[in-house]
Amino acid sequence: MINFKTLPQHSSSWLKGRYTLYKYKGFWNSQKFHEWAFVAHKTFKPNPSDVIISSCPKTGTTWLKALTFAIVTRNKFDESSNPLLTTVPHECIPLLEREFEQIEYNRINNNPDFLPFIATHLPYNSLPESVVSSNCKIVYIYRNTKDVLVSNYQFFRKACKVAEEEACFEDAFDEFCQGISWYGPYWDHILGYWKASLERPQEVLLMKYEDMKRDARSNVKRLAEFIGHPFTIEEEKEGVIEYIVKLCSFENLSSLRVNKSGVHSPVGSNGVENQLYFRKAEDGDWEKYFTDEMKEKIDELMDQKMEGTGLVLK
Ligand code: PAP
Repeated sequence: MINFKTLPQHSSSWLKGRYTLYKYKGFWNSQKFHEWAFVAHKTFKPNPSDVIISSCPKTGTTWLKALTFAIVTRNKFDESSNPLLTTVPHECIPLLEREFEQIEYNRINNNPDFLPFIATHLPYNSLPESVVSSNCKIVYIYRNTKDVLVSNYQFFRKACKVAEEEACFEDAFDEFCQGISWYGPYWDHILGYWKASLERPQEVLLMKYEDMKRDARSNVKRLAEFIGHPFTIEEEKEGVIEYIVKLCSFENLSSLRVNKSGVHSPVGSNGVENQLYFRKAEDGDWEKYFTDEMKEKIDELMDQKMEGTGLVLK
């Protein structure tokens, strides 16, 4: 097992020390999540037909899970029976490192409701070797750094029950710029998948949150094709894509009772209120938080990290 005493560790001052991250194998995470990832890494054996839904936290995971689930189950449920209406998207597609045992249990028992779609926040280089060698398809979502930083700040502040006036945003900003964030450094997370998508375009698809917001329809079509569930011409004519876009929209999902007042309690978790996964979903909310100096600093940092990679990310 991992000896946490020997690892670099960091307790966030803006979270009043209520959350400690450890750096292990190049990325930061809580002790529990590192331990779970360690087990999954050693034992997980995917089927080549599995699809991995990957992301760094706060980049659009909930949305991508909802869309994937809606695409794959579109002929299974009608407008009133879709589980997305009564279940938070995180329960529709489990997280490999946390729900590993449940995934294995469902697989062994041939659970007919179990879909071969598995989510992870693990960086590409920390994926179980079996995922890469089995040529599973991987869909990765990423988002502009500044909105991720704000989303991260608000999520953890609320999850750790620290009032906004007491959670210093400047401290959260400095920490993020040092690479210290859940599954961070953020730039390393993106670059790992970016490089993989260049080397293995048939297996790794990158989707950008802002592009999806601008043009959800064509991105949903692209996603469906990539995961092997393309829309037929009839479906397109019938407006199935538009239906899925609407079903999974922030406006729709965030207005559902389950996502307003439900609690997501996967194995080993104390429970997270579903509403924490749905905040504003705005492109550019960061402008309300960043000073000019902060904007300049993070843009420079990202330019420096992205230099020579071909990826532009602010
Ligand atoms: P997670 O890593 O905890 O699962 P994730 O879903 O990746 O979080 O990111 C949450 C962000 O996606 C939130 O952004 P915000 O803080 O800037 O508001 C959340 O509002 C946004 N989000 C959730 N659902 C949707 C959706 N259906 N469409 C667009 N954005 C969404």
